[in-house]
Amino acid sequence: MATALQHLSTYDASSFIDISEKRFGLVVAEWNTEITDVLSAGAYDTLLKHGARAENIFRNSVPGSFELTLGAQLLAQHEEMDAVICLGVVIKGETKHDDYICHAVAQGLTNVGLKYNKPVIFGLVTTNTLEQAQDRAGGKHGNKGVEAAVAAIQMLGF
Ligand code: RBF
Repeated sequence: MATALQHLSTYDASSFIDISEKRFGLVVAEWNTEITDVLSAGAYDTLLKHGARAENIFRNSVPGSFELTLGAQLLAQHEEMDAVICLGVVIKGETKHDDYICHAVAQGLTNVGLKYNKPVIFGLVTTNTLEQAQDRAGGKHGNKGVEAAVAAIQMLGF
């Protein structure tokens, strides 16, 4: 694929709206926490960098990526929450668990976003190896947590 080596961690912020009054939920899976912590820090720092206030960013952990959907719903249901950013890492194993988890999360987060009519961002890194995940958490393919925060800001300006 032509875009295989590109990433969105460099972006044009000139069109971002003012997010100083926006409230963000971060839902972070605890599996592969050495990676999800980097994603979470990337998302958090990006929100702050573009004007969000620390007291308006609500970080919650869930046990694993499968729980991101319910975590997102529990935050999104609050009217004052403007966007929810979900972060997790699923690494392919010997069984098909990764397929089940990733499909469930993709469908689940789509449903939550549509149900509450607000951005619910899919920041699930799905890879074949740990190294590929590290490449996407501050490595050669950027930081998908940064990109997830950028997507949330962009959607708030939609
Ligand atoms: N959660 C993750 O966030 N990443 C994983 O790579 C991951 N692998 C799993 C593999 C198996 C076989 C199982 C049973 C669970 C895995 N989970 C993983 C946890 C899952 O998202 C969820 O927390 C648990 O299944 C409890 O509902």
